Amino acid sequence: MHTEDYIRLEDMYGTNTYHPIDVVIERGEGVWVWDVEGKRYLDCLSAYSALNQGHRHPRILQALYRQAERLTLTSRAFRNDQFPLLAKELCELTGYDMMLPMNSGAEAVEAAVKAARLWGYRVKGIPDGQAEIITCDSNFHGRTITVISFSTETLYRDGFGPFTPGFRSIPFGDTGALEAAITPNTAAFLVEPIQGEAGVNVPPDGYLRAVRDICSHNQVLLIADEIQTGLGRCGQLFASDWEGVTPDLVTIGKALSGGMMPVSATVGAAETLGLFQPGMHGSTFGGNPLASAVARAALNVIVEEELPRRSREQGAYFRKELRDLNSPLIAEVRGKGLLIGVEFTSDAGNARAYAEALKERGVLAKDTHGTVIRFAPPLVIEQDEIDFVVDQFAAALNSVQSRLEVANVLQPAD
Ligand code: IF1
Repeated sequence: MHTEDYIRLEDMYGTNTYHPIDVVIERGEGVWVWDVEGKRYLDCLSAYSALNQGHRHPRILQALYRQAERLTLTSRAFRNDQFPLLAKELCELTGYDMMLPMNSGAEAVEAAVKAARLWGYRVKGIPDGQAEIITCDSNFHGRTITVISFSTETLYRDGFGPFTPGFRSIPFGDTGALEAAITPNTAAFLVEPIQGEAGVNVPPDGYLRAVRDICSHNQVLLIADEIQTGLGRCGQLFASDWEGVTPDLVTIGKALSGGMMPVSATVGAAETLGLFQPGMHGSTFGGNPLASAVARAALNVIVEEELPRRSREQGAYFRKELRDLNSPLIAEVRGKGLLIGVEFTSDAGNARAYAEALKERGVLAKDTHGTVIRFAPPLVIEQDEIDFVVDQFAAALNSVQSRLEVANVLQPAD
């Protein structure tokens, strides 16, 4: 079968929830993927940061194979020999007392919401059923009904009401708005250290530090959603580390499995996660031995291959090279580590065109909200591979720029 055959089948039988770049990938290795016609691409999305360790990292793959040959699933009705080791290793790595294992990122966010409400009622003394959680405009935390209940994106909400009550939204990056939104019934503030889907929105320096102080002074839990920004993506183990901030609860997912399978977790102090009693939460696959063995290896790779440092160094190089293009089509290059957003000028046209042009040149990247291209390659990317991406991006910019000049949209470059 060829690319168009696969596309036809997917469009015929798959629910139409995406508008993907039309590349049909059949193999991946490190930063590279190959389509069904054998064409090679450099992956600059990493499955939205689930592939920080690269495609099919050998050590994570080996852990998957070895565990699959022994035991894949027991449910938590019984115990297994992998979950306790993951729980210990994840808590030691993150510095938290406890972890709650789930599968998808949205499930980890839901668990954090439940933990915050439980803490609100049992510890803070909020009247039952009146807990409020503050979230940010333009957030993205997943697709479940409760999580989209606090989304501000109509596309994610329309047609799916009624919604879960108990959430208030404030502008991202605005500490005054946070202070003003807190009431005696506020249990928590849930925030992405950098808003990924919104277009790689980096808050002002000191924002997270100030948020931490406001939450501490008002007995409000700080929940950091590090599902996309964590595990080395932003140049530190967690993006919150850039400001030395320790949230009360942290959600982790995506690269927690090195892109092998859905594995997520919520980590926190005993004061919060210790409130759960048997029967109050659960999941068929949460904490399964296969996921636990894979996650242990995925964390090992992040630490032993120093992926946060690589992300910091390669990200600085990548952003400098993008800025040095000095393209009239680029309004801003922003981000931390290897979570990079290139915002286009208003007359540059839809960012999708650049993603399509990049695909023709062997680079897979994704546009978001029509004005930003996100570059988020696996953290194992080498400098010469970054140079390849920048060269293809420069060529794509030039080809679109000359088309715009011909259409008299852009003044010809001097
Ligand atoms: C889609 C976005 C990214 C996340 C953060 C929780 C979750 C995500 C910060 C939920 C998931 C994914 C979901 C996927 C596309 C992608 C995405 F564009 F949707 F927003 F990365 F930016 N918190 N993000 O980024 O984790 O349940 O998916 O495992 O839904 O289209 P999940």
